[in-house]
Amino acid sequence: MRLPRLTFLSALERKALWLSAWMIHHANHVRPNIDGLKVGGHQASSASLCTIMAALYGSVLRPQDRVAVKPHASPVLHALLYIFGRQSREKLENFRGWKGAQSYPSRTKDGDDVDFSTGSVGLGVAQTLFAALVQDYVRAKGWTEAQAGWPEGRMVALIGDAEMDEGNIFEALLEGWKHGLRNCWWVVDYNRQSLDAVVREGLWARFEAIFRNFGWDVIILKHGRLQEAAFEEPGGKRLRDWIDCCPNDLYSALTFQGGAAWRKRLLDEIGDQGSATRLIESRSDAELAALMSNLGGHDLSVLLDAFDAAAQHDRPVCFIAYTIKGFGLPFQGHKDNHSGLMTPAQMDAWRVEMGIRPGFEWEPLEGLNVDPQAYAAALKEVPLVQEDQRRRSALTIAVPEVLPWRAAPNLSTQAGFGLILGELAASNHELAERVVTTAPDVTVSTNLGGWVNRRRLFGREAKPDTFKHERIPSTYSWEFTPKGQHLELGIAEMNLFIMLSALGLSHSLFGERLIPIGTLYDPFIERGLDALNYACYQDARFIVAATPSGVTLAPEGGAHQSIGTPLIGLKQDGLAAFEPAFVDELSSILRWSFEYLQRNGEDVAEERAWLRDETGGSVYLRLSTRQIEQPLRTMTAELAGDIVNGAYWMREPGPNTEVLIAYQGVVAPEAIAAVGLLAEDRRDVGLLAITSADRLNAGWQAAERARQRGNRGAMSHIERLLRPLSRDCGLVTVLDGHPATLAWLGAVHGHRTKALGVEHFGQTGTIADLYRHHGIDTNAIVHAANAAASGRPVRHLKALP
Ligand SMILES: Cc1ncc(C[n+]2csc(CCOP(=O)(O)OP(=O)(O)O)c2C)c(N)n1
Ligand SMILES: [Mg+2]
Repeated sequence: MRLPRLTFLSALERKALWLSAWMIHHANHVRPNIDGLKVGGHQASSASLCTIMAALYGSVLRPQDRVAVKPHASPVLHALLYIFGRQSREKLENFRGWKGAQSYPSRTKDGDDVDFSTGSVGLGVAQTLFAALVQDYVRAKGWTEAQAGWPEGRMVALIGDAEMDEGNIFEALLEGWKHGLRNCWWVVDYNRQSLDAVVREGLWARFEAIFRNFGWDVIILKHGRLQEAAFEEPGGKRLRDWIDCCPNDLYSALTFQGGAAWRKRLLDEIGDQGSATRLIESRSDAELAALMSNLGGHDLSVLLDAFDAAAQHDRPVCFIAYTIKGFGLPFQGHKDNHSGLMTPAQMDAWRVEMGIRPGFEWEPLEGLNVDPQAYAAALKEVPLVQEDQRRRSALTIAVPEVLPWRAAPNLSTQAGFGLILGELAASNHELAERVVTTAPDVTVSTNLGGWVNRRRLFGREAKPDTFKHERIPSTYSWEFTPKGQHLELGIAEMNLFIMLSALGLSHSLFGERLIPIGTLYDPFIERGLDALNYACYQDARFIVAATPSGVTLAPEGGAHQSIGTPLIGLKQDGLAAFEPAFVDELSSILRWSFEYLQRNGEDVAEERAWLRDETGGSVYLRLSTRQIEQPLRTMTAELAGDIVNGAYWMREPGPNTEVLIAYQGVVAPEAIAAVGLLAEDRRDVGLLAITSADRLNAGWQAAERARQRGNRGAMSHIERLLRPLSRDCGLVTVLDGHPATLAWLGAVHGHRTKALGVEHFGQTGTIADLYRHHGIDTNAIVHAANAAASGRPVRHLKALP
């Protein structure tokens, strides 16, 4: 016997509701609680989405579809995957525990079927939109995988209605409209409750207008079939009008209070001693409560009709599905239910109601009134599980031995970046085909222009450059084509990082490797920081080149000059941060990055290499527009290795070295000049070129942990470099950024350290003015060296300002 679709999905819904609530209850009340902290979990938010998720996961979604699940409905996702046999009971029992199912869906910590990590509301939503754009990009390229019959997927977001307050969603909407978004569904769980309270009246109308404005279809699922049938009864119109006019908070309150309260209120307000009264009185309290909570988002038949109809086309669709927060639970509709948990007594009563015997709480069939064999057969036929593995993978793209550029005596790292990409664009290396660049309206000003001239802009429809067509001279060609390799974005750094996150997961989402490179101005990293963090958290792979940076962009004052970004580079997990001074360093770093971001080694519990390089990751390059004299040298493999590991000797110290200058990035000329001055009075002054404080620090931390675990021979790159220095040697660190970035170097072997850098909002001025003002010029470095070192100081110095 075959189970009818609705019977099957309704069993799935019931089970998902039970298991999600039980999973949270178990974590909070059954499992031993060692810390005395509330474990938490969101029973009400989960209950709100059970019907919608049962319909989608049980019937509508296909293996190629990708979903961002509202973070606090994570238990529903875990429950459904458990029912499908794709999540273990052990993980559910350990929900929110060590190595258990994650509080919020996590691509990296949960399994194969979490498509996007969510948690910071709004980000997952936008990520589905950008993933849809990436899917179009990849398919337009006609690569083998796309031709091999892997069907186009739909990118789906399940969204809390208060989540829609997050601005990044609207930034993404505008961008999606510009790029002709397709294959994207957003389902708003319209329970009219946020964390704190009940939301404003009439929000749905704002949403509807906004989405229609951006070219989306909007489908409002307000009433379930029971309600629709009741509206057809005599007196039904009065009921419908009453529901339509009922304020959200009153509807919520009555839902919480239940059948008797509904009866009293409805009789008071629409009772007419006639048909409306009969409509109400013909129902028991329980039937009346069921009728009033029969909203579109809790009616499988309504949902399926809507999803099935929308599946006939590829236009983006927003479904506004009316739901009840806490649907079916004792605190349904209560405004305080967001973090509410059922008490053990409530849970016990509800368990009985759900037909679950004590000790059988995790049993997949418990409490279901279906034929077990037919149910098992229906589970096997769920479209989503027709592929064992939904995640895809892609081959590694080979990287050229060297990345050349047109050398010049004086260059900035930003110009060098443009030159290297320009050469790559002109080459026919396979890597060049896979590079995709993107920028938030700063393509030209971050030196991507040369790349775009050759590789053109991506557009699903070709569009010629009108200026070129009209024969108006212009340095940059602005031509769109499906073959194009640059995705131009509007000025929204959040969008940049979410786009990089989507591009950087293409190998896993769509089975096609991309090498994404995004550019932006360094200070505006902070504008998109949470999106950058989430991109790293879900292990997207990309390069971000931030330029210009620091106070070195001198005439741009105030907070246009970045101070804290080197610290972001240092702390951001999953992101290797570099700040090269010279273009040959940049070339070595970029070459390494192209390989690094394709690596996929296992994240072993204990570090094997001190930098965990085998796991791969993303890369942040902090660049500058200041032209500096380039060194004339041959790049040996050893030097390139040191550059990538984070530091090398520009001037090697000796056993008698009294002071060492360690600089990072664009202040190289000041550090070199300071060493020249110091060398007049002191022997063996050392000069350490730091290309990555981040990697030096990570290696140092990892090696120390390894030693404490008993691996006594573990030694990191920076420990090895500083080892020859005597205990009395002073250390001066300097960079155009916060001094804390390098100040820790003194702790490596206990050297007295003076850390120079920028701490205050910048002024306008020349580079010399600003370096003097912030104490990172040659004079300040020499002063600091005198203070750090023992022995004879350099005399005839200028006083500090
Ligand atoms: C960026 C961000 N800010 C705040 C939170 C905390 N938070 C989690 S859920 C939530 C309310 C969500 O309400 P809604 O989107 O309506 O979801 P519901 O639980 O009602 O389904 C808040 C404020 C968060 N997770 N992320
Ligand atoms: Mg809500």
